Amino acid sequence: QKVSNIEILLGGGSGTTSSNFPSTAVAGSGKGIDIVLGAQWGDEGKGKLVDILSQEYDVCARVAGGSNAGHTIVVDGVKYKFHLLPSGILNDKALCIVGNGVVVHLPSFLNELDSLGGNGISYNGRVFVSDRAHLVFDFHQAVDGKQEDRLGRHKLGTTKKGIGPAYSSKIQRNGLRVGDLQDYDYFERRFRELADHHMRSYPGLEINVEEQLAYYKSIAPRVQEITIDTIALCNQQFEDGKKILVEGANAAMLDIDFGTYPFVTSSNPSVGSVLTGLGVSPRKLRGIYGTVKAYCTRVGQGPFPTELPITTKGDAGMHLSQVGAEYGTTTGRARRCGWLDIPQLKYSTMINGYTAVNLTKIDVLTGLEQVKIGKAYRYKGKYLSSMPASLEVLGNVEVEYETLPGWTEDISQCRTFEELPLNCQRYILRVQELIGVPIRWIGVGPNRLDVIDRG
Ligand code: 2SA
Ligand code: GDP
Ligand code: MG
Repeated sequence: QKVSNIEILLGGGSGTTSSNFPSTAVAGSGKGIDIVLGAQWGDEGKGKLVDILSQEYDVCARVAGGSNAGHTIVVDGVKYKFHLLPSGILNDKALCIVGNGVVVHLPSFLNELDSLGGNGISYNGRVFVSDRAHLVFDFHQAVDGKQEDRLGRHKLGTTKKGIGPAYSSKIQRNGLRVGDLQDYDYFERRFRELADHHMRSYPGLEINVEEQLAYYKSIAPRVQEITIDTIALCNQQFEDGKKILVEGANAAMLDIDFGTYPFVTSSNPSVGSVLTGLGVSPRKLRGIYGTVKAYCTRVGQGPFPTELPITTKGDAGMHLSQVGAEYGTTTGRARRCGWLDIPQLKYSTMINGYTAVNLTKIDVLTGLEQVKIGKAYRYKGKYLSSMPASLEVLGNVEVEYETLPGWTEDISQCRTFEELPLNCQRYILRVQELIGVPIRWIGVGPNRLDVIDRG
């Protein structure tokens, strides 16, 4: 049986054959900002695609989140982990921008820059941070930990990188911004007020204000060198016909508005953050690439309808966890694992409007006798037609699965769709049909070159 037949067959019904992939999907001619977003609960492999694509772009930007994000890239066997820097940093011609929507812990950011230098990657003159980006202080991180401790068994499972507390300061309008370091007296006054506010709110929280101020005074010149109006820069780059790529951090189901609140992060990792976190008009957006792991993972607490128990060697949950090396890039925590969740993906597709999908880690499914796809949610016997806001409902849905045969062949060297085993092709085409978005990239291993591009 030829799989090309299956493709034609599916294409007839769903309009998702390779022949109608968007022809200008990647850095093509004409202007447009392209975006790589996480379509599930994060760690789908966004960083790897951004690294690959960034070779064709002039600018690579982060727009939301902070050092909670962790993007791992493997090039020639060398593993790079980025938290605040856009993964496009490995393209030595790309300008890297940390947009106004990001919250920046400067000590971590400077460390990340220093480690680049240690690896022989030059970044001078091509890394810029928005003067409007808010700062994460050490005390925000301490408060993150205290809040988690207070919640006890109801904790959210945050990364304790101070993300929620820093965005709280921003929204409360007593936060400090990167640009404030350009006027040290102003910075000092606002810092003292913010530190006082936190010490009053969290009895027992100790902040060595003088030490912190001395630190920020010492780094201010270095920070000023890379602080700019990124809104003006990005828009000018766009007008000049430069190609701009946005690297999403976290993912749709962790979105403060659309995710499984309160088990979410404190930003909008969905497409809206490109507008608010970079200062560009929606009319400038072009390709929206949803990154979908071929199964599903989640780190931190909260409902996960297709979650598998990770119990004994040989069970599917253990297979995904171990073969997929599912451990947090930032915290090292074990990620929870489960089957692909179509209702969740349809929801995230509806919100973000993906123009193409980057399906990653399909190689991790190799060796499983059967592969399942969560196709529909039922609650109290009735099918759900939308993603429930209620965690009580989402936490108790019954998932209806479709089971497909697995494959055993090593696919890590496959570079065309046709080289993949038939059952693997079937799985991919079925996922494509169910989501209704063309699958353009297929990840077959962690290395930069381990990808099939169907574009
Ligand atoms: P936070 O720290 O306030 O943003 O945590 C709130 C929730 O968001 C989840 N979250 C993440 N989920 C997946 N990956 C993330 N980045 C790291 C990685 C995570 C790690 O790349 O592996 O190393 O543990 C990330 N960051 C935040 C978090 O688990 C909470 O559920
Ligand atoms: P991100 O946060 O979405 O950028 O993803 P992470 O970097 O946190 O986690 C994805 C992990 O999967 C990283 O360790 C990547 O090196 C790895 N990875 C990415 N794509 C593939 C793939 O196609 N196959 C395999 N086996 N690993 C991959
Ligand atoms: Mg990650």
